[in-house]
Amino acid sequence: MKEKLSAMRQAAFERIEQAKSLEALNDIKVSLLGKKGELTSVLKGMKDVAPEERPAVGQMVNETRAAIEELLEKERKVIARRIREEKMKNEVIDVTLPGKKKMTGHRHPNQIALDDLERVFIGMGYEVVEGPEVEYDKYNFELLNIPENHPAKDEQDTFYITKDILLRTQTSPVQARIMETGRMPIRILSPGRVFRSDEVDATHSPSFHQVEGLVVDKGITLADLKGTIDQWAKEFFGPDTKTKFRPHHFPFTEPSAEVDVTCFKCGGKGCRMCKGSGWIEILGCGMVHPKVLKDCGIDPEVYSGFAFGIGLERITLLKYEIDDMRLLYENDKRFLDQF
Ligand code: 2NM
Repeated sequence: MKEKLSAMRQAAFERIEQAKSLEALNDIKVSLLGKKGELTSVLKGMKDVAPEERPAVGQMVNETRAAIEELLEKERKVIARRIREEKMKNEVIDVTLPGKKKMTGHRHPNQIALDDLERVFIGMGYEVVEGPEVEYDKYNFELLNIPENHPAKDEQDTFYITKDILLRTQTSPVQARIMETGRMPIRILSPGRVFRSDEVDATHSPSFHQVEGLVVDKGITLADLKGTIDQWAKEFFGPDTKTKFRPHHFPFTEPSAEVDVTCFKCGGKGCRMCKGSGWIEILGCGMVHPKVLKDCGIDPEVYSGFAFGIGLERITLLKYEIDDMRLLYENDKRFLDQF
């Protein structure tokens, strides 16, 4: 028994010292000390040892076990340290290497134009308000004096979800919702995505963006509208910009006008940008129709207001002299990287 134990101990020591990894070491531990391990089977053989020798043999078994455990632990530490050192060596950071450049994103040209535009109106005391893109017919058409038989309501022009629910064709429904709250005065700007059933070409898209403005208060006149638009144009396109109001028709305003600004490229002399006319059409506007005020719960005998609508993409294309609206939606990095 004694010889057997000491031979086992010798063999165990050799195996432990040759172990190269923590896994190998653990396998050795199991094969020696585990439930079916060598030492355990020796213990099971104790019944064959003469009773008077049992205490001495028992002690030897325990000593062997302790010695093996001690060596296993020592070897585990050695291997663990070696692994750690190797890891540290592989993870050395060369602080003299040149840094990696992070690609920084930037705003979309449409967003740049919108931010520029908003800044001017915020400076005049306007609040930016957004609303739902899926709207009720009531807010998108009815409250805005767009009657049942109006061509804008045709299925050819509007995306209907149900008979009464649709993708908004303008951002005016946001303004109808604000008027309906009855909080006065109103001075808001509502930018957002709108939808019309248009074929895609250089100047049309089924989804584009509008920025509409609305002012309602006591004593608001056409002079306020003209002054506001003129001031915005000067701040947005440059101080020498002049504006021209041409009579027009919108169902929700009376009177209504389209506004041209002097060409910011040629200053009004006429060039390719303004197609030789010296003027560029920029927005639609007017005095809010009394019926619209009334239907939205505002007394038109007490209050009056003006509103305007700007096509954001149109402004962006003009600002950057881009000749095709599709470029704004394709997300071609070579295009976007230029802004
Ligand atoms: C335009 C042109 C003229 C407009 C009207 C309203 C509201 F809600 F007050 F009736 N919001 N926006 C308006 C007026 C929009 O876009 C070319």
